[in-house]
Amino acid sequence: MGSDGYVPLFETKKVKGSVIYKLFAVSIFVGICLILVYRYIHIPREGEGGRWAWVGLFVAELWFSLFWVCTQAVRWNRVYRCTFKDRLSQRYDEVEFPRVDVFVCTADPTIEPPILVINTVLSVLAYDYPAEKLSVYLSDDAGSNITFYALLEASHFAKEWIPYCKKFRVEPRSPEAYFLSISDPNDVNEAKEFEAIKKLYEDMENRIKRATKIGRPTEEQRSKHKGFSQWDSYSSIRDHDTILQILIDGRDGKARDIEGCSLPTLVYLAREKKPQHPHNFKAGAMNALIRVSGKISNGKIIHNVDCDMYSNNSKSVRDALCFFMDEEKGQEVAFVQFSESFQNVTKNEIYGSSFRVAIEVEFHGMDGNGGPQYIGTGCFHRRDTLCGRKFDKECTSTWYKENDPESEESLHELEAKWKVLASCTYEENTQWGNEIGLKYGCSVEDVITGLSIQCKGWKSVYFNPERKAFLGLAPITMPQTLVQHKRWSEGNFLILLSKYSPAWYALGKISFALQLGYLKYSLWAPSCFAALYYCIIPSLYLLKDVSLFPQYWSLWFIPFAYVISAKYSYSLVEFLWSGGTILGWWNEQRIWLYTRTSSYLFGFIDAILKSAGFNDEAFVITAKVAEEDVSERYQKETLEFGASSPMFTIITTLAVLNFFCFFGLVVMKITMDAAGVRYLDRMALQILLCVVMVLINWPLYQALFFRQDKGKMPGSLTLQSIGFALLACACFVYLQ
Ligand SMILES: *[C@@H]1O[C@H](CO)[C@@H](O)[C@H](O)[C@H]1NC(C)=O
Ligand SMILES: CC(=O)N[C@H]1CO[C@H](CO)[C@@H](O)[C@@H]1O
Repeated sequence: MGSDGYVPLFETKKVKGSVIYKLFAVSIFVGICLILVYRYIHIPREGEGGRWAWVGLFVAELWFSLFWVCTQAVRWNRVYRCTFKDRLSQRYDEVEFPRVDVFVCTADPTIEPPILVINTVLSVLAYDYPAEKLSVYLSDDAGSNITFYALLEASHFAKEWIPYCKKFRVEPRSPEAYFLSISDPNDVNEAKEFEAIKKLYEDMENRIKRATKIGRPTEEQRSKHKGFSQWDSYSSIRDHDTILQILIDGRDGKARDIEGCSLPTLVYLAREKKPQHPHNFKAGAMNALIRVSGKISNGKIIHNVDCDMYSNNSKSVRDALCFFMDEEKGQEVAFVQFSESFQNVTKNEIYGSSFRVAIEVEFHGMDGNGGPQYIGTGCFHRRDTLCGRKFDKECTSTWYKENDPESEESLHELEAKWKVLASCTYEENTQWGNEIGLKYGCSVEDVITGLSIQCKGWKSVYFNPERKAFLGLAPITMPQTLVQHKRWSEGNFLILLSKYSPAWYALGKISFALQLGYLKYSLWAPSCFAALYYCIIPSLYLLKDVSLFPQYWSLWFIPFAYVISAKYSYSLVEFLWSGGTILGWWNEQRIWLYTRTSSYLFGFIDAILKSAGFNDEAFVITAKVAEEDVSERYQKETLEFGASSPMFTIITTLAVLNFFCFFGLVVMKITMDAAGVRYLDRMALQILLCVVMVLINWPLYQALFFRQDKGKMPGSLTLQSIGFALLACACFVYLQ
């Protein structure tokens, strides 16, 4: 407690043992410098073999060094936060709490099935928060009447589900996750109610799944709600009017659940779409929601979650409020980003999709430098910062004096009036998508929006509680994984090239370390070249017997050995510390290789094309459902390839190429027995690199040559990769 009696609502702890870490990092830095010195002073003279290969390695190593410096920026100043929700409830009466508007975005009923969406909706609708102050908005960019139907069902179910959750303190409050996590309760009364609510849920689930299967709700279902009439003029996903329906109007506390308690507001919105108007993907949907919700509930806090990410903790809103409502430090907080976790990762995470190290380490580092990025889900914003407000020390927030959006008109008239806000022409000649709301023109609209908020003087906060607050679905096939990485690398690289570049625009507006942190992500895409170079050229030069690394007995070998072993042991320790397994780490290295050599390359090319004005944007959503056999292989941790893809051509060719180089090496060593040992000495690091490449690609060789299931590499790719690899080796050996 401070001298004036102030007790903070949250606490920030610096990470322990950081001095040791910093010394260690400095030692690696010295090693890296020595490597660069070695490269520089040993450049082969004109005419000597491998001169250009050497220069190329020098450039690649310079790049890796730069990247390494950026990765230090997100490790140097880590902070960890904790909240005191009990103090919050002691200090503030619930009537003083701000209104909170929750946005859930969905875009495609086949990729994101309605039953998944409403589970997320129900989990946030059942937040432990005063109902009159909570509103949930579902933005359905497909304008699907099945999703609408599902939400309608959910609005009925909520009347039983919310009181049940309160009565038995249910956690988590996504019904599906709850029923999966719990066995029958012991108490007789509770068991009875449990069975009843479970039956209710299952009946609803069946109705929704049936409607999903036949592609529309039945005549009878449609006749039960007049809202379906809004589909009369609907022609397609890309061509329809605004559909706005307030399914539960909880604003005046009159909507009641079966126990007679008030219910939160629930709104369905499908903004207008016309083929001739760009709709700007998720950013466009969010902006329409910001405007419409501004009329309906106008919550001071906006909270958004992806439709596949349910709330695993009903008290998360209160956690977020601890940051915003802290009297001393809350003023400068623009948004609170919660950590994102995944319900669906297997033990050894074959697709590296748990982002363990980013979640447990790197975001904490960003936080220490001024605040994490906004990652588009599991985030709480102040409404006015999303609308472009600059930070101003003098301006204090009053959370509870809100201008009530009051009106005498009937709900139906209001809905009709507010539809205009979601029309496609509304934003013409306005600053929406530019100065106001989420920014357009970038496939990671969230990151660029968060950055511009930070550039206006605001801070953000990263909150990563032990019990994870939001659980999403991770990709479960290789194509999904690579496409997701392509989108991220491309989007982050586009930010670097955009007006809001973390390198130029942010200069002087945010801390230098935070700039470096953003750069770490922005530089993903161009990293592909260094990675490709490193896994092709040294291996090829094995065939020519040209050494590109210091010899085993040379003193220069030491910095190489030190940097490699220190960096990788540290990365392993960090991974294990974040809760991973050794095999998981190894798998992550494989994904590191595949994403850098394929996704990032395509991301780079597309970003360049887009910024030159060539390519139209397409927002690819990653699928959330899987066929049964795909699921089965995923559970067994077998890599899933299946379809053909240009990205696969690259990774398979690289794998086969390295195999040939390795094979060429073994043959050479056997035939030149006497020289073999000397050869090994001279080429130690190069051979190591090649051997690691072969080992890490092992599952890929199986998918290419041995597996018979549907998830193996298509046969055409096997031939292609062998062809390309042979061609590359032959050209290299004979032409040069
Ligand atoms: C989700 O919440 C439950 C409690 O309802 C908890 O046991 C579980 O550990 C949480 N999940 C994660 C990943 O933290
Ligand atoms: C571990 C886990 O949650 N596995 C689930 C992942 O998702 C598939 C469907 O996509 C389920 O079948 C698994 O049970």
